[in-house]
Amino acid sequence: MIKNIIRYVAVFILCLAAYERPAIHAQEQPHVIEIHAKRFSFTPAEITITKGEPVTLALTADDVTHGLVIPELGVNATIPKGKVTKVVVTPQQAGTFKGQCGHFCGVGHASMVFSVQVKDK
Ligand SMILES: [Cu+2]
Repeated sequence: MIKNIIRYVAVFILCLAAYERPAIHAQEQPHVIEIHAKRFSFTPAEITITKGEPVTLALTADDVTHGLVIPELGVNATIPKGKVTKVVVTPQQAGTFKGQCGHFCGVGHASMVFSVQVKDK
């Protein structure tokens, strides 16, 4: 009887430990948003992030070299084909911030735009 109770308590504690660890780990990780650049658009073309919270933009070029420039957020990245380019952004102001491709990639280059919505916490 006592052995069974001890066994149940041990299993309960193990379950708690298993459930809590990933949750704590997830909170410590910066939020990552994957963005693909391809002639002549970004996917997604618009993201929403939160003021004061750092996010990592993981940028991938699917065809040729592109870039991402968002002047008001201090982003100016070249995105070479074949590797993931990571940029960390911590927005200090709420609002809408326009970006565009920063590397000439063909006739539709000028229409390759991006938008960041920054919301208050
Ligand atoms: Cu371009």
